Amino acid sequence: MNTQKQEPIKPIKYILSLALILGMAFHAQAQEAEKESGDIIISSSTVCQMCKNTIEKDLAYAKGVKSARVDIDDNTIHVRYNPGKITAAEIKHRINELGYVADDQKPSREQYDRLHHCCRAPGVIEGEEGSEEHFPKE
Ligand SMILES: [Cu+2]
Repeated sequence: MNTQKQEPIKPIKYILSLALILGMAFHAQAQEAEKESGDIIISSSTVCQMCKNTIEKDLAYAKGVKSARVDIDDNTIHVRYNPGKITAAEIKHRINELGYVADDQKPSREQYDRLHHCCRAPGVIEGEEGSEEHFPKE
């Protein structure tokens, strides 16, 4: 006859295992957060300080974008973003909407025409020479 009773879980044991479970959950969450950071470098058609300001300002308001920096000298846009909230394609689309090239995606004629004349780089739209005068680079 089995008279052995199951021992009740002692509170200290319970607390310890709870702490262990919580610890693992936090660890997993921390790893997840790390995964949620993407970095892309997009080649563009920026020509001046005004381009830099336009793009940086617009991306700063985009949901999911953590930081955006335009390097006019090598014509690149450096973006750190949360892939759970915005995709690289959406970021590029946004840059096109401002009138700029984003890697192999070009803006439409309409989008390009909305640019201030000094921000029009040559060759973006076929047959379009762009502007020769650009805002000075600071
Ligand atoms: Cu410009």
